[in-house]
Amino acid sequence: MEGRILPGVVSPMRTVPSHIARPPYADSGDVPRWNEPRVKSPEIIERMRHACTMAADILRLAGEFVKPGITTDDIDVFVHDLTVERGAYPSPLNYHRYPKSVCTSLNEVICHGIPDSTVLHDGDIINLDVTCYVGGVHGDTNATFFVGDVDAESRRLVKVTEECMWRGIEAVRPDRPLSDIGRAIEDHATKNRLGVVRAFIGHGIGEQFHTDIQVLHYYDPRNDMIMKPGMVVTIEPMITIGTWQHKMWDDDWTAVTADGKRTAQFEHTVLVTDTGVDVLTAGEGSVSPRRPS
Ligand code: EYF
Ligand code: CO
Ligand code: CO
Repeated sequence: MEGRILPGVVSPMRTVPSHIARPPYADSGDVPRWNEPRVKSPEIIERMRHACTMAADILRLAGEFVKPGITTDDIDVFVHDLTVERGAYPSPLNYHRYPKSVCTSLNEVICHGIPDSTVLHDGDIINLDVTCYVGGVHGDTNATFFVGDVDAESRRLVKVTEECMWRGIEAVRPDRPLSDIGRAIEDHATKNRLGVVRAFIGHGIGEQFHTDIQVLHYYDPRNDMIMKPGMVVTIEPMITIGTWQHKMWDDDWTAVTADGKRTAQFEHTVLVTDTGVDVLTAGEGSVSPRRPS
């Protein structure tokens, strides 16, 4: 099952009502960067927990909305309207000029798929990536969903990808290097004869959607920053059936597998604690509340 996704027609950018607080890039599409403390205060962490819980709830509802016959633009409208109704700004909208409120990555699309007129078909898999900006902070989570009846190989890909994310989360410990996360993810993918995408990585998050912390999903001893209590990062492995190498569509946003084979992704935003990890996007009713048995 290889490579049949083509770009569709992208509808005009949607607006956000003026009573919703906007991140600094919302109007221009330019993203200012500043030095944000890597270790968050308890007060910021509580605000982040709220943004993360909201993102998790919207992701779950968007997943329930997925069915054959709808378009990825329908999913964008659903996520956009729900986010705004709940008093938040959809973080992807105009981030580096990204034109939509959610990323919808179908089959061989690795990440950053732009919602458009593409129709979902029975047997597809689709990743929805939801980020909310509320209370001056971002919360970021994603999951891969089945569209109707999905073949066994794709189901295995999605199951192992979710397990890879949890292996990475379980490797989060204070006073250990970030490379522990990539090692745990890569080991599990390799044991299952699956590939780990290298070009896109997890990130620090807080008042900015992306901070300077980089979380690799494969082992590299140079990813040697030491995890400290109060740090908040995303873990978002992209796992492939075939090659881990990617190519970009001409839109310069959409990353697909180089061989056209399917790929899946899961993401949580996590807090490093004194004893281990607290998954901020795994509240009640989240799509991936714990490691599957
Ligand atoms: C400049 C974007 C910019 N980037 C990252 C911007 O962390 C994310 N998901 O877990 C994430 C989500 C989005 C994102 C949504 C839009 N962008 C995308 C692609 C290229 C690019 O170049
Ligand atoms: Co995300
Ligand atoms: Co992210």
